[in-house]
Amino acid sequence: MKTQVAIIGAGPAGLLLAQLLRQSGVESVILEARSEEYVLSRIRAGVLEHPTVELLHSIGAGERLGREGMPHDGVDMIFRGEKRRIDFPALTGGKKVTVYGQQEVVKDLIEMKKDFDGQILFEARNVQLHDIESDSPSVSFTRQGEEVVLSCDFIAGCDGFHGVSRPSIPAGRLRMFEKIYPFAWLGILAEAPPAQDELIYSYHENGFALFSMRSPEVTRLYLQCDPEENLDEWPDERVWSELHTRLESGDGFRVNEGKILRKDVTPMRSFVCETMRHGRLFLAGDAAHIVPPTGAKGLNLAAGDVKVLNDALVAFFKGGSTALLDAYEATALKRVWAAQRFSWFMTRLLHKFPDGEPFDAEIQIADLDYFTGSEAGRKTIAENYVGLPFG
Ligand code: RFL
Ligand code: PHB
Repeated sequence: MKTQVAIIGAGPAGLLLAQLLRQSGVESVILEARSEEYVLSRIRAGVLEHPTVELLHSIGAGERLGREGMPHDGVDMIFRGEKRRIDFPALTGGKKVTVYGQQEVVKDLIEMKKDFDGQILFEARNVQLHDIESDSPSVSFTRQGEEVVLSCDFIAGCDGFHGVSRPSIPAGRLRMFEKIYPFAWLGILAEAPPAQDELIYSYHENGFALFSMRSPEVTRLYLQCDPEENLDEWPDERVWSELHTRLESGDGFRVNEGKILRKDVTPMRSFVCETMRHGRLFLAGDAAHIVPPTGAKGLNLAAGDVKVLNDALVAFFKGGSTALLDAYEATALKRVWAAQRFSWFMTRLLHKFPDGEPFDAEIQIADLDYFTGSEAGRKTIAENYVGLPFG
């Protein structure tokens, strides 16, 4: 088999890159370790930044997004029992975010890829990268019992944090940074209409809580918990009781209860692999970086990376220029670190630090008061939340 760009991973990064390339007439094949059903059922991100929404529209993937996506003009923040609103359009010259589940984006992009050329190979096992330092790399894998070799001009490693691409770079060449937080999120998906139409981020003595949604019928909620949390200790009644406590702000808001469809625990980490390129291998999305979800940036960063990578690959295939490929890492990292900073900032602002010093806890309250109480503070949050421009 032969293609121009071998893309590893059918997450948002890989799928979006394939569509961007197709628009410019560049061929790609996606290799995905999991089955299509599995990929479509993964519940993850929910918030699309303004630039991500524009990018999806620009490639023709905005039709259902436009119909079913829920535009949000702001978020509420609660601390010490008081609710304050951040008004995005007023603070950013008219920008907003859209709540639309990551699995819906993935579904739309898989449909598009199938419509155009069908080159997504699900259940590709034992994917291995070869000759990435040469001009003719390849990827080998096993599928339906058959050994296959895919020759290509470039490999896009879009295979997430646990993928095979990053470890294919010689260890001595990897520049990596990591921060692990002493807490995690217990997430639930509930069959209950969202009790208000904007997100609520809450700092509470018992820990952080987040009210979000997936549709007019489904609410998504998160509670700060211990990274080693045992889900058996969280029967539904305890989950609801804790949500009511942490999201209370004296204005009559109360989460609607409903059947809990799913419960999961997400660890919190910040991670950057600055080596986003090695030879003909380019990393994009979670393969190169992880942000704690408090800033709602992960999926959006993946979109930013592949936009920059697409422009560079297209410039190479159309004009033979390597200038943008050579600049990929630096261009992408600028936005990556900006999103890391904001995700770290939101995480630090809104969580209860288990071993925090009393002084730091007071500074945190002063920060919450400043960033939600002054126009300059709110503007900083709004500008980052709706998304900085792609590189
Ligand atoms: P993905 O989505 O992990 O996709 C990688 C794909 O690669 C496949 N793969 C392989 N394929 C072939 N061979 C191998 N050896 C392979 N190894 C792996 C995997 O099966 C998979 O299909 O990475 P991608 O495309 O970079 O996308 C990143 C996003 O998924 C991630 O950043 C977001 O989900 C993060 N995130 C959020 N991001 C936001 O922008 N807004 C949010 O509101 C938001 N909320 C969240 C989140 C992530 C969460 N979790 C569960 C980590 C909330 C949560 C709870
Ligand atoms: C979500 O809806 O899953 C969500 C929303 C905002 C975040 C993280 C996750 O910051």
